[in-house]
Amino acid sequence: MEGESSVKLHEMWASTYSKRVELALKLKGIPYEYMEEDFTNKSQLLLKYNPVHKKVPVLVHDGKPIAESYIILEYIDETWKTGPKLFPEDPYERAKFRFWASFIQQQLFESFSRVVISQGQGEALEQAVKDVFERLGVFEEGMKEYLAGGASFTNGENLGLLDILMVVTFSPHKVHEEVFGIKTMDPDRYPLLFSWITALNEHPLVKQISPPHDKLVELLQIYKPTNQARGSESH
Ligand SMILES: N[C@@H](CCC(=O)N[C@@H](CS)C(=O)NCC(=O)O)C(=O)O
Repeated sequence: MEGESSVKLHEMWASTYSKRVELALKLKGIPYEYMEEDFTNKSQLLLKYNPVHKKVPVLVHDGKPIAESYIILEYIDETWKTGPKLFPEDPYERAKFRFWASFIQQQLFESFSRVVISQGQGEALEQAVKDVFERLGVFEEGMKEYLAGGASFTNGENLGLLDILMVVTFSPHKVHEEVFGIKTMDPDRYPLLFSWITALNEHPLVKQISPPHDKLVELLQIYKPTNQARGSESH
Protein backbone atom coordinates (compact mmCIF):
# COMPACT_ATOMS: atom_id res chain seq x y z
CA MET A 1 0.00 0.00 0.00
CA GLU A 2 2.79 2.41 0.92
CA GLY A 3 4.41 2.25 -2.49
CA GLU A 4 1.33 3.47 -4.30
CA SER A 5 -0.27 5.85 -1.88
CA SER A 6 -0.20 9.59 -2.33
CA VAL A 7 0.81 11.66 0.70
CA LYS A 8 0.77 15.44 0.76
CA LEU A 9 1.57 17.66 3.70
CA HIS A 10 0.28 21.22 3.86
CA GLU A 11 2.63 23.05 6.15
CA MET A 12 4.66 26.18 6.71
CA TRP A 13 8.45 26.13 7.02
CA ALA A 14 8.61 27.50 10.57
CA SER A 15 5.48 25.84 11.97
CA THR A 16 6.33 23.66 14.96
CA TYR A 17 3.06 21.75 14.61
CA SER A 18 3.94 20.96 11.00
CA LYS A 19 7.47 19.92 11.95
CA ARG A 20 6.01 17.23 14.23
CA VAL A 21 4.37 15.58 11.25
CA GLU A 22 7.27 16.17 8.89
CA LEU A 23 9.68 14.44 11.28
CA ALA A 24 7.29 11.53 11.81
CA LEU A 25 6.97 10.99 8.04
CA LYS A 26 10.72 11.07 7.62
CA LEU A 27 11.33 8.70 10.54
CA LYS A 28 8.90 6.23 9.02
CA GLY A 29 10.43 6.68 5.58
CA ILE A 30 7.12 7.75 4.02
CA PRO A 31 7.61 9.81 0.85
CA TYR A 32 5.40 12.90 0.73
CA GLU A 33 4.83 16.04 -1.24
CA TYR A 34 5.59 19.25 0.64
CA MET A 35 2.90 21.93 0.15
CA GLU A 36 4.13 25.23 1.59
CA GLU A 37 1.32 27.53 2.77
CA ASP A 38 1.43 31.31 2.93
CA PHE A 39 -0.57 32.38 6.00
CA THR A 40 -1.39 35.73 4.36
CA ASN A 41 -2.91 33.92 1.39
CA LYS A 42 -3.94 30.38 2.34
CA SER A 43 -4.53 27.98 -0.52
CA GLN A 44 -8.09 27.00 -1.47
CA LEU A 45 -7.07 23.41 -0.82
CA LEU A 46 -6.07 24.15 2.79
CA LEU A 47 -9.37 25.95 3.41
CA LYS A 48 -11.24 23.04 1.88
CA TYR A 49 -9.31 20.39 3.82
CA ASN A 50 -9.35 22.14 7.19
CA PRO A 51 -12.46 24.36 7.13
CA VAL A 52 -12.81 24.26 10.92
CA HIS A 53 -9.40 25.60 11.98
CA LYS A 54 -7.91 26.69 8.62
CA LYS A 55 -4.48 25.80 10.01
CA VAL A 56 -1.49 23.70 9.09
CA PRO A 57 -0.54 20.92 9.25
CA VAL A 58 -2.99 18.99 7.11
CA LEU A 59 -1.99 15.56 5.85
CA VAL A 60 -3.76 14.40 2.72
CA HIS A 61 -3.52 10.64 2.28
CA ASP A 62 -4.94 9.35 -1.01
CA GLY A 63 -7.16 12.41 -1.18
CA LYS A 64 -8.39 12.07 2.44
CA PRO A 65 -7.51 15.06 4.65
CA ILE A 66 -6.51 14.75 8.32
CA ALA A 67 -6.03 17.85 10.47
CA GLU A 68 -4.54 18.48 13.94
CA SER A 69 -0.93 17.39 14.44
CA TYR A 70 -1.41 14.90 17.28
CA ILE A 71 -4.25 13.19 15.44
CA ILE A 72 -2.10 13.04 12.31
CA LEU A 73 0.75 11.45 14.29
CA GLU A 74 -1.58 8.75 15.60
CA TYR A 75 -2.94 8.19 12.09
CA ILE A 76 0.57 7.82 10.67
CA ASP A 77 1.58 5.31 13.34
CA GLU A 78 -1.59 3.28 12.85
CA THR A 79 -1.49 3.37 9.05
CA TRP A 80 2.17 2.70 8.24
CA LYS A 81 3.38 -0.35 10.09
CA THR A 82 6.89 -0.17 8.67
CA GLY A 83 9.61 1.93 10.26
CA PRO A 84 9.91 2.73 13.96
CA LYS A 85 6.79 2.88 16.11
CA LEU A 86 6.06 6.39 17.35
CA PHE A 87 3.97 5.09 20.26
CA PRO A 88 4.83 2.03 22.41
CA GLU A 89 2.76 -1.12 21.80
CA ASP A 90 2.17 -2.06 25.44
CA PRO A 91 -0.96 -0.30 26.79
CA TYR A 92 0.62 0.69 30.12
CA GLU A 93 3.81 1.94 28.47
CA ARG A 94 1.63 3.78 26.00
CA ALA A 95 -0.34 5.41 28.80
CA LYS A 96 2.82 6.62 30.60
CA PHE A 97 4.23 7.79 27.32
CA ARG A 98 1.05 9.73 26.52
CA PHE A 99 1.15 11.31 29.96
CA TRP A 100 4.55 12.86 29.22
CA ALA A 101 3.61 13.73 25.66
CA SER A 102 0.67 15.63 27.05
CA PHE A 103 2.94 17.32 29.62
CA ILE A 104 5.23 18.58 26.86
CA GLN A 105 2.31 19.82 24.81
CA GLN A 106 0.12 21.27 27.52
CA GLN A 107 2.64 22.48 30.08
CA LEU A 108 5.98 23.14 28.38
CA PHE A 109 4.78 24.21 24.96
CA GLU A 110 1.94 26.23 26.47
CA SER A 111 4.14 28.21 28.86
CA PHE A 112 6.80 28.74 26.22
CA SER A 113 4.14 30.04 23.80
CA ARG A 114 3.15 32.55 26.49
CA VAL A 115 6.75 33.80 26.60
CA VAL A 116 6.59 34.35 22.85
CA ILE A 117 3.22 36.08 22.69
CA SER A 118 3.71 38.21 25.78
CA GLN A 119 6.13 40.29 23.70
CA GLY A 120 7.97 41.48 26.76
CA GLN A 121 4.85 42.69 28.53
CA GLY A 122 5.98 42.93 32.18
CA GLU A 123 4.05 40.60 34.46
CA ALA A 124 2.77 38.30 31.73
CA LEU A 125 6.32 37.67 30.56
CA GLU A 126 7.67 37.17 34.08
CA GLN A 127 4.94 34.67 34.94
CA ALA A 128 5.44 32.81 31.67
CA VAL A 129 9.22 32.59 32.17
CA LYS A 130 8.72 31.40 35.77
CA ASP A 131 6.30 28.72 34.57
CA VAL A 132 8.70 27.55 31.85
CA PHE A 133 11.56 27.06 34.32
CA GLU A 134 9.38 25.40 36.97
CA ARG A 135 7.90 23.03 34.44
CA LEU A 136 11.29 22.21 32.93
CA GLY A 137 12.41 21.22 36.46
CA VAL A 138 9.41 18.93 36.82
CA PHE A 139 10.06 17.47 33.38
CA GLU A 140 13.77 16.87 34.11
CA GLU A 141 12.85 14.93 37.28
CA GLY A 142 10.03 13.11 35.53
CA MET A 143 12.31 11.98 32.72
CA LYS A 144 14.94 10.73 35.19
CA GLU A 145 12.35 8.47 36.75
CA TYR A 146 10.83 7.47 33.41
CA LEU A 147 14.20 6.51 31.96
CA ALA A 148 15.21 4.68 35.14
CA GLY A 149 12.07 2.59 34.59
CA GLY A 150 13.66 1.21 31.43
CA ALA A 151 11.96 3.39 28.84
CA SER A 152 14.28 3.95 25.95
CA PHE A 153 14.41 6.80 23.55
CA THR A 154 16.98 9.47 22.81
CA ASN A 155 19.28 6.77 21.45
CA GLY A 156 19.54 8.66 18.17
CA GLU A 157 18.05 5.83 16.14
CA ASN A 158 14.51 4.89 17.10
CA LEU A 159 13.09 8.28 17.82
CA GLY A 160 9.53 8.20 19.09
CA LEU A 161 6.81 10.68 19.83
CA LEU A 162 8.51 12.18 22.91
CA ASP A 163 11.60 12.86 20.84
CA ILE A 164 9.48 14.50 18.16
CA LEU A 165 7.76 16.76 20.67
CA MET A 166 11.07 17.55 22.33
CA VAL A 167 12.62 18.45 18.95
CA VAL A 168 9.88 20.79 17.83
CA THR A 169 9.72 22.53 21.19
CA PHE A 170 13.39 22.85 22.09
CA SER A 171 15.67 22.12 19.16
CA PRO A 172 15.79 25.87 18.32
CA HIS A 173 16.75 26.69 21.94
CA LYS A 174 19.68 28.80 20.76
CA VAL A 175 17.28 30.87 18.66
CA HIS A 176 15.03 31.30 21.70
CA GLU A 177 17.98 32.44 23.77
CA GLU A 178 19.02 34.93 21.11
CA VAL A 179 15.56 36.38 20.49
CA PHE A 180 13.82 36.07 23.86
CA GLY A 181 16.81 36.00 26.22
CA ILE A 182 15.53 32.81 27.85
CA LYS A 183 17.92 29.90 28.30
CA THR A 184 15.69 26.85 28.40
CA MET A 185 18.24 24.11 27.75
CA ASP A 186 20.64 25.06 30.52
CA PRO A 187 23.13 22.19 31.06
CA ASP A 188 23.61 23.06 34.75
CA ARG A 189 19.92 23.15 35.63
CA TYR A 190 18.59 20.48 33.27
CA PRO A 191 21.51 18.14 32.44
CA LEU A 192 19.33 15.31 31.18
CA LEU A 193 17.19 17.52 28.95
CA PHE A 194 20.29 19.29 27.68
CA SER A 195 22.06 16.08 26.70
CA TRP A 196 18.85 14.74 25.17
CA ILE A 197 18.27 17.78 22.94
CA THR A 198 21.97 17.95 22.05
CA ALA A 199 21.85 14.34 20.85
CA LEU A 200 18.60 14.96 18.98
CA ASN A 201 20.01 18.00 17.21
CA GLU A 202 22.77 15.78 15.80
CA HIS A 203 20.25 13.37 14.26
CA PRO A 204 20.37 13.66 10.44
CA LEU A 205 16.56 13.82 10.06
CA VAL A 206 16.29 16.48 12.75
CA LYS A 207 18.88 18.51 10.84
CA GLN A 208 16.81 18.10 7.69
CA ILE A 209 13.60 19.46 9.18
CA SER A 210 15.08 22.21 11.37
CA PRO A 211 14.52 25.72 10.00
CA PRO A 212 17.76 27.64 9.35
CA HIS A 213 18.88 29.47 12.52
CA ASP A 214 19.16 32.95 10.94
CA LYS A 215 15.87 32.70 9.06
CA LEU A 216 14.06 31.73 12.27
CA VAL A 217 15.72 34.53 14.24
CA GLU A 218 14.54 36.96 11.57
CA LEU A 219 10.97 35.63 11.60
CA LEU A 220 10.74 35.76 15.39
CA GLN A 221 11.87 39.38 15.57
CA ILE A 222 8.21 40.44 15.61
CA TYR A 223 7.84 38.68 18.98
CA LYS A 224 11.07 39.98 20.45
CA PRO A 225 10.56 41.38 23.95
CA THR A 226 11.16 45.09 24.25
CA ASN A 227 12.90 44.48 27.57
CA GLN A 228 14.90 41.38 26.81
CA ALA A 229 16.85 41.52 30.07
CA ARG A 230 13.75 40.43 31.99
CA GLY A 231 13.71 36.98 30.43
CA SER A 232 17.36 36.33 31.22
CA GLU A 233 17.18 37.60 34.78
CA SER A 234 14.37 35.31 35.76
CA HIS A 235 16.15 31.98 35.52
N1 LIG B 1 -3.80 22.34 17.30
C1 LIG B 1 -3.21 22.49 15.98
C2 LIG B 1 -2.45 23.81 15.92
C3 LIG B 1 -1.99 24.14 14.52
C4 LIG B 1 -1.48 25.58 14.41
O1 LIG B 1 -1.61 26.39 15.34
N2 LIG B 1 -0.94 25.89 13.23
C5 LIG B 1 -0.45 27.25 12.97
C6 LIG B 1 0.99 27.22 12.53
S1 LIG B 1 2.08 26.62 13.79
C7 LIG B 1 -1.24 27.87 11.82
O2 LIG B 1 -1.64 27.20 10.90
N3 LIG B 1 -1.42 29.18 11.86
C8 LIG B 1 -2.07 29.91 10.81
C9 LIG B 1 -3.19 30.74 11.31
O3 LIG B 1 -3.49 30.71 12.51
O4 LIG B 1 -3.79 31.43 10.48
C10 LIG B 1 -2.35 21.29 15.65
O5 LIG B 1 -1.89 20.61 16.59
O6 LIG B 1 -2.16 20.98 14.46
